[in-house]
Amino acid sequence: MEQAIVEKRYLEAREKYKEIGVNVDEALNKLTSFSLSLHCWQGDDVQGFERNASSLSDSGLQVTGRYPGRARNVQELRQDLEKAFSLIPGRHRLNLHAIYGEFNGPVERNEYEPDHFRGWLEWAKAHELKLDFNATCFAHPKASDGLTLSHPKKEIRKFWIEHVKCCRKIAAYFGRELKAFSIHNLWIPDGLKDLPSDRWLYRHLLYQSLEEIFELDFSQTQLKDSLESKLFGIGSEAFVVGSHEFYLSYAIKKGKMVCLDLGHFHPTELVADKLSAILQVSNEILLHLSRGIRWDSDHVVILNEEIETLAEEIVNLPNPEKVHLALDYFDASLNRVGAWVLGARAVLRGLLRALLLPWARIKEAELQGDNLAKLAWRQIVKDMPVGAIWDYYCLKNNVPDEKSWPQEIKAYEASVLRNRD
Ligand code: RNT
Ligand code: ZN
Repeated sequence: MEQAIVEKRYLEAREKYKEIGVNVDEALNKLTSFSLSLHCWQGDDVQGFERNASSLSDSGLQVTGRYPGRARNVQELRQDLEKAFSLIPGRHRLNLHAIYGEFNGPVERNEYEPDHFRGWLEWAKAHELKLDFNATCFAHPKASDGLTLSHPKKEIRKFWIEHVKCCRKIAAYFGRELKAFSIHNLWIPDGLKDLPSDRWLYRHLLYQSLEEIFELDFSQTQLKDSLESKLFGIGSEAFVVGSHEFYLSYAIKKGKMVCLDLGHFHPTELVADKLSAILQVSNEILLHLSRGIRWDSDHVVILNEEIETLAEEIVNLPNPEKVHLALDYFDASLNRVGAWVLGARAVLRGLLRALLLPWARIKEAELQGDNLAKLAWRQIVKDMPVGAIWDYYCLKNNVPDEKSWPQEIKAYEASVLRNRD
């Protein structure tokens, strides 16, 4: 869209918001302070760069689809990420999984070192990005029975404990070098397909493994630890060792944070509702922004009611910066670069929408017991021109407006992605 049109629509929209008591410039200022951590694994269907990786599905993760153009190496993945970042307004982060190191030959997971990630660090510095990190406790022969840190065999547990220890060191190295904390998130696939006979044992083993992993303390300015629960997975339908209650209790006791993945709860359970509950006690929370559909917890994020409600909760917290936002989905049935952009823009649009709600009026109505007005305000805002504000925000951030970015993805597909197969 032409710049002059975007600006004209913005000015008109700003007036309309003023009429309902909303300060648009303040909202846009706040929006700038949110950063999203983009997950590298959407770019190549969670394959990573180990030569002999084994099947993802052993750990209950599934990537379906055969869309052409998957990134096949680190150069292609970086090129795709650069494209995606260029279409997302604001300053964001990159979230790496351990299997994305530059290994130059076989390296076991319990031998991963910061040096394998020096290339990413330099790339992040060049693009002014902060980095987050994840241990990869799946797609490996030692995880083929779906158990890692809670495995009844000591030597298997030891291997994964060593891996996670290496990963925390790598995250701390990022934090030190970039002078900004790096979040290390731990998700493990551990669970059982059918009736467990000793739930206590597995959870006890996981507890002990975590104790060993966290023996080494790092400054929170370098490394923040988070623990991600799940409700069920394919192959862990009957029992998941790292359940929400398990990690929540552990995190509170140890001063760690939990990671709430939107796809890891019961379908009618709202993660949005959990923030103000957990943050009364816990200091911070990591969110995995995802979209669950039936058995799959990892569909591409779109701007739906769940994201809207979540964004409303976040912007209304006294300290929204205590909620760290990370994307987490994998879909191989559509343009993968576009999937990053779509999800990231959906979350930012959700936040903008939430920042532009006439909270003063809504809250006043609620406190006065005017329940009708409270609901009516929410209906009124459905007609407000939030899109005009968003397009202006994109313009100011030198990224295409909402109708234009998909064309850029198409052009990138034609000139770059289609040459890969
Ligand atoms: C799996 C978890 C986890 C993974 C990534 C790849 O159910 O959501 O966060 O998606 O580690
Ligand atoms: Zn997740």
